[in-house]
Amino acid sequence: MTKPKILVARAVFPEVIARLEQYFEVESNQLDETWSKAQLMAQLKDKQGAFTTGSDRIDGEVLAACPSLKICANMAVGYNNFDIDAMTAAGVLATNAPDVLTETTADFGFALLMATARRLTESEHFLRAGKWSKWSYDMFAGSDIHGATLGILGMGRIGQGIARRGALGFGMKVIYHNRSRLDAALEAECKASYVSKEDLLKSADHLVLVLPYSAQSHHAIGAAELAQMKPTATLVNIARGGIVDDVALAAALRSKRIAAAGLDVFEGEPVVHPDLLSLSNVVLTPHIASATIPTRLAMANLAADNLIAFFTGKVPPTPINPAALATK
Ligand code: 8YV
Repeated sequence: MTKPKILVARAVFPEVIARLEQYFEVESNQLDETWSKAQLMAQLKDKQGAFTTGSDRIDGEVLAACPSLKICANMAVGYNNFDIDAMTAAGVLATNAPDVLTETTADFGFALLMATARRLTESEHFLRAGKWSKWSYDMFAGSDIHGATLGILGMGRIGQGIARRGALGFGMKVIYHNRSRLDAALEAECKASYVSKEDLLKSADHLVLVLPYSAQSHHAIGAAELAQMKPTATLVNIARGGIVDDVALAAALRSKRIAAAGLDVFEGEPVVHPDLLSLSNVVLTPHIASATIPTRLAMANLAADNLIAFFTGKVPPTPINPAALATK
């Protein structure tokens, strides 16, 4: 029997490729070349399945060029690189990789928050540059984490992980805003109180963004929102570029409208707005919140599980648009 053909659009663990090869004729981008959309379409046009990452955009144009495609398995929990409506209409199943990255990503959210509030990278750059000649009482004084008010915008699994770390580990008062309120038991477990977005902005000493990107969440934090925050506040974005208006944020950081920001994601990444690069009160990391080897391996294996289940007649574990199965 001929094996279905799949494309692995980015370099991934060799053991995951070997696992996929047991089931599929695999073409993979192990050189990790950066493909244009036209190159992606050319590679994908004769394939039945795709293993994608957040950098691979699957939209109506790609789908029209790839009539054999039946499933795209994303090695990411976020899936704003997929046009889900177009995929459902084309009968292409989309799957993502939730849960396996929750705790690792929450750990990183906290690391970025602490680095930002305590001016870790700024002070390290100072030291490495040979500028440390004497101790002084207010040198790189930052803001406290323990006992402060932690605001969380977006209270899914990762937001809940950050809430637990803040409340249980650091004695923080945790407030959150989300499209829907958590049930009372989960709120109690996370020791988190639901507030309006306005109250969240006004009251948080540290605000962490963990909401999915969509047309509705585009620039959820812009100049108007930044203007409502405390001048001593820190802002952390581990969600998606585009949720924060990066130009407005750079202006707010420059004028000290807020104290500092920690950013793992950017509008137009991997390009980072030059205004952000020139500021010292911002910690910048290259989209690494889920980057530990065990977690990245679990994410890759979950994407592989979805492809294998689909083509062996089983139910894929983490589908996004099961309605697609009825279309083709
Ligand atoms: C990924 C992420 O590393 O899971 C997500 O949504 O943003 C990251 O964990 C990235 O998208 C690669 O696919």
